[in-house]
Amino acid sequence: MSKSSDGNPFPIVVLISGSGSNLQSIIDHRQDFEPGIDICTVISNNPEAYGLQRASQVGVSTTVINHQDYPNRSRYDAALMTEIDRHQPMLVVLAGFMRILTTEFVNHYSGRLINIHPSLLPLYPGLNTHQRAIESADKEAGATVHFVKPEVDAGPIIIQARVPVYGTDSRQQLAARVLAQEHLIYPRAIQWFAQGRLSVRNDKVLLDGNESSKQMVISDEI
Ligand code: NHR
Ligand code: GAR
Repeated sequence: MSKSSDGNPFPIVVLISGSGSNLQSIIDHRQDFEPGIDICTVISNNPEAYGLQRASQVGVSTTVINHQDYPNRSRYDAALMTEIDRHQPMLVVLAGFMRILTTEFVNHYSGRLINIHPSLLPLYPGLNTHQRAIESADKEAGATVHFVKPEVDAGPIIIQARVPVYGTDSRQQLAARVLAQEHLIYPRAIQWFAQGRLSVRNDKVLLDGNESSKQMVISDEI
């Protein structure tokens, strides 16, 4: 299980669609641990994504592969795979990437493709998670980092963070509270992966071979 580091930074590719604040937090934490993280490239389906500028600002290469330029998902994902594989990453990181990926794509990166989703999965897979949590009068919400399976937002869970939901919350307020936790848990999950500390048994993710309390982060800050 433990694939210990050889001292070289751990190569990852990050896929984004939008603001890229999770990408920023990966950038900010990439030297915090051994091995460090090498972001080989950032790929966006959206040419307007602000995350592209965040990458450029720190000298990380960027590629736009616009889904509107492709006739179907299969051809789009094939183009994504070609670009990703050029960089030979050990891990592919979805950070606010908004396109559902084909089974072919997911299988190609099996065990080395992760996503962050803004809900406490298995609650609220898909879109509009914060609105749905508020409408359900949930007392808590959160975010989940998981391995990606073909079925959307259903893969084995690496780490989750919980936050309170207040009765007065707008969707935006709740999203901001959750996002602050995303910025803490995603670099941590990537660190664990890079250090070879994660394994999957019976669809459950183990940290250092055990189910660990570190895989649930509870925040009561506002
Ligand atoms: N692909 C697979 N196969 N499995 C997962 O678990 C995936 C995935 C692709 C993206 C991120 C996911 C999220 O965290 C993710 C997980 C987009 C949609 C969606 O409906 C759903 C889930 C996620 C991302 N996208 C629309 C589509 O038709 C487009 C929406 C838009 O462009 O705004 O692809 O939430
Ligand atoms: C994050 O909240 C992420 O969990 C969510 O979008 C936001 C992206 O923010 N992802 C999805 O909803 C995927 N469908 P960012 O671009 O600032 O990292």
